Amino acid sequence: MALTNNKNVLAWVDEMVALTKPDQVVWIDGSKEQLDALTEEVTSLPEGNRDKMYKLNPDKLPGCLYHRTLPNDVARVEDRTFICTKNKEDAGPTNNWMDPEEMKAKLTPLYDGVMKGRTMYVIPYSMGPIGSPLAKVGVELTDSIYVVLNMNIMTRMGVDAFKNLGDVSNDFVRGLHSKADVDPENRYIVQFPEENTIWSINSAYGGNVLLGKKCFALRIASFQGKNEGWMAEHMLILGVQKPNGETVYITAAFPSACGKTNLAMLIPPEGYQKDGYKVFTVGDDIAWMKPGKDGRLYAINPENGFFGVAPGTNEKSNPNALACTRKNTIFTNVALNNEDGTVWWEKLDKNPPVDATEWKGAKVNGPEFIAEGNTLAHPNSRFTAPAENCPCISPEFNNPEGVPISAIVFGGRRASTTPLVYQSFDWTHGTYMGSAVSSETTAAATGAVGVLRHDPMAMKPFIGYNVGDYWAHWLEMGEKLGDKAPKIFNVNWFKQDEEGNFLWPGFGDNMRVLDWIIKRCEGKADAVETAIGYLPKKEDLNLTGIEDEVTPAILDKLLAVDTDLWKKEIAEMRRYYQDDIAAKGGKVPAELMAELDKIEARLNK
Ligand code: OXD
Ligand code: MN
Repeated sequence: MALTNNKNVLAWVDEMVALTKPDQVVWIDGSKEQLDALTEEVTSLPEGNRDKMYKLNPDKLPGCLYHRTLPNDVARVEDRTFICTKNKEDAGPTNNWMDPEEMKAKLTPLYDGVMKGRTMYVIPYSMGPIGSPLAKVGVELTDSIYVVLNMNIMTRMGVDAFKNLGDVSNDFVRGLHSKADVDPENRYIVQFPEENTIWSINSAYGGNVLLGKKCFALRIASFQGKNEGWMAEHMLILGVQKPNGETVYITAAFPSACGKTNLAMLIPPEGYQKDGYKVFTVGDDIAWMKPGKDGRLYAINPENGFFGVAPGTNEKSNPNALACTRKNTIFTNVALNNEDGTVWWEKLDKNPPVDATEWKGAKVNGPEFIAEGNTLAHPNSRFTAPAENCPCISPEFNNPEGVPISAIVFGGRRASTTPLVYQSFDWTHGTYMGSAVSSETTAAATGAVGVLRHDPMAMKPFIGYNVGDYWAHWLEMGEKLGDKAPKIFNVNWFKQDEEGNFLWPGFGDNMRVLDWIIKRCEGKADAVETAIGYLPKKEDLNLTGIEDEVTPAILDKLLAVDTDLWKKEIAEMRRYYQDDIAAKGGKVPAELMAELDKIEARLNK
């Protein structure tokens, strides 16, 4: 039975039913009875059915499920992801583009009758707390129970999501997903930003099919934000509670493999804990930010769970993330421990199960399989865990108004050049810093150390429109916020010495850098003015307890600004703006070009 009288929802569902021709249509109300029944159905599928999910040990991992996707379908597919705007220029140089009508003509035959013999699930969901002025409604149509159960964790799913839509509003995002034949040759992840529409076909992997996440909350939402005066960013949100009980909120954007989830769930060093500092997680991946009534920038996490990479997560690296996964969690492409019906992944502990099922489904002897050079879990295997499981979830997580942001932090993995932390001179300079976010490949990953990958604002795969217009929107937001704008910082946890040793301990000790950032926001710390921005005075970084590790000589290296390296950096940014952006149809705002000149002039002084 339809769960809404909204005429636009009903008309669109009818149209998509006529196209995909499912045997039946089930509206997802979000009730426990319905979800339990779907769980029974999907876990009762015969062995070998590719949709099958497994129940895990109810004592050790209560409410947890396990699933494997096809080996050809384990990650986001950027080369098959499209932004379809009427004009090619509106998609810009960082996106694949096709004319919307052409794309629909191409995909319509793939969708025609694709759900024959299947059930279509109609999933209403809210990105953001229901009723929040920052929240948005989505509806996803899918032929996958796995998608329904994951969306239940990642979003506020069910009939309540329709509450504020009314009968006539057209302000909802239409997502159509079919796993079809999971055919990689016909896999498409397509955004139509001008129509609030997403079409995803031939994948069953999270990032491609949980349409609320990257497709809506970043690609479509960034486009909406530009038109409506807000921002959708690939940022974690955390709160640092100070000993006086006040909490300061910070967002941070990093390219992948830079420790975003670890920073979001940071455990402060002992000294800070003793002093009464606490870190709370509001989000680990996405922030929607809008000016509030007081003129400050407020952020919500539009998601309701964490879709985290499992390998590397352990009691030491991120005990909070591990705790998130101990109940009501879905594990995908990790290994099964058949000895006790639990799961295992690389670096969880030093005891891979002897009786294991590896991520592709073969029964193996875990230690032997690893000794032969294999991994038991896929490197991009995931947990889908409810945010409410997080021991350090912020008490403001469901606050419909969001949290006021004091600082925005950018970062990347840089062996040299970029100091541990520095602050921009102003919002425009900070926007430049965001546009310059890049990460170096490591020797382990590519064989070539120091190859720079540009990833502006860590948003390269997620900006749903022209990157030049996106930077212009950042500048406009800065103007609107004026002196209430968050301060902008850049951090680099990955600076190395000549031998390739990391100079900074990272993890919980990153709290020391957050501490300086907060003091700067509050006007309680001075700074050294350099050509690239404000750096900490050495005595202002609290190194109590790590003096042996971070000696004065190491601190000098961490905070060094090497003029020659920075001249090279600026030359590379000129090349990037020119060759990768402007020459390919992106308008680099004049203000950002001017920042290059300003930094260069300061370096030459
Ligand atoms: C993610 C990603 O899955 O950024 O969050 O790829
Ligand atoms: Mn992400």
